[in-house]
Amino acid sequence: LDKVGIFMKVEILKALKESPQQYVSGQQLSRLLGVSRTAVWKYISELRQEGYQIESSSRKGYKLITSPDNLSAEEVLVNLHTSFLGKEIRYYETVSSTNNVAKEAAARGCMEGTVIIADRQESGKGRLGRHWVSPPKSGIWMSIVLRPKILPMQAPFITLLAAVAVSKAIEEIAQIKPGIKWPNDIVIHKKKVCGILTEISAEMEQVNYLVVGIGINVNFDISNFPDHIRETATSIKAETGTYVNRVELIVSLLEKFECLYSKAFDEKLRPQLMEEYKAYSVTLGNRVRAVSMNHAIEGYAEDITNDGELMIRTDDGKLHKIISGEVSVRGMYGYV
Ligand code: BTX
Repeated sequence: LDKVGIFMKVEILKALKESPQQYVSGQQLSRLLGVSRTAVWKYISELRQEGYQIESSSRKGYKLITSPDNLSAEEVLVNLHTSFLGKEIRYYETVSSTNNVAKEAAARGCMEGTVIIADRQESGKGRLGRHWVSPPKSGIWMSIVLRPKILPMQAPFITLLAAVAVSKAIEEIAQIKPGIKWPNDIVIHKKKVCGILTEISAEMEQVNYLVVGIGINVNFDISNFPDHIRETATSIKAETGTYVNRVELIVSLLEKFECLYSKAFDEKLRPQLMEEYKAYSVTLGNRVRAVSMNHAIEGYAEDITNDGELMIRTDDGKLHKIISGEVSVRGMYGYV
């Protein structure tokens, strides 16, 4: 990973973006970065290869014409305003699964807040060994490494906050309000647009690291979905009719997640965070069926506790607490 190169390119892009449609001289850039003009030229040609259209004039310098729609670490970093989340971004064109890459990085001691992004996953993972469809150019496949000082049993709460962050980001960037199907499917018009898979490395009393894997269907056309999910899955573009810039969505998501995560460990703020979660819930107030290891219950989704558990009232009047598992909501994904 060429950290220096990424840093230099981010600084060049910042300088060019500060003077939109104007030339910035090679000398100015070389002074700003403390490197030779030849080195500046080398970074500029790398940026061009990554899809930036940069005009150059031997007298006037460099001018940014357009940025690519490609995902890249530079493009996210230039726009990101966070204090720790995404300060290190590792971008890959193709990986097996960003969660696997993130787990390896975490095990090797990477910084908290490191983010792995890929344009495409060859074996994207869902929960319980399921497969996550992750084709190129149209989705966000991303994993975040966190090292919270919490007990392993508190980890699901962080996943709920990630779901809130995704929902807020979609609402801000795509101007459509998604819903959260408990615990952490994000849906638009009752179809799944995002899934979250959190993996944990822990001992009994402490979490070593969490990897929060987020998959968002951004610009897919419905016809691109494989048959087996065409009825239940959707993309932001399919629902809004407009193309969404993935970099903007990633930036918004990371900023929102950092803000929520920084409040997550203050017990006093929990009720407020859960209210934010509940405001997006499409599970609450509906008839649901929860299936766990070996039994199923059906009833009315009455509440979600401040620890994120789902409270279901069965027809005999009893209240059941669901900690994890699969919950179908009537009217969604074919449950009638
Ligand atoms: P899940 O188990 O809730 O959902 C998986 C199920 O969803 C599949 O069995 C299939 O029916 C359906 N599905 C598969 N692909 C898609 C898709 N693209 N859109 C909608 N529905 C789909 C949810 O698991 C957790 C998914 C996390 C994915 C991210 S991507 C970045 C990170 N890396 C990685 O390998 N996984 C996570």
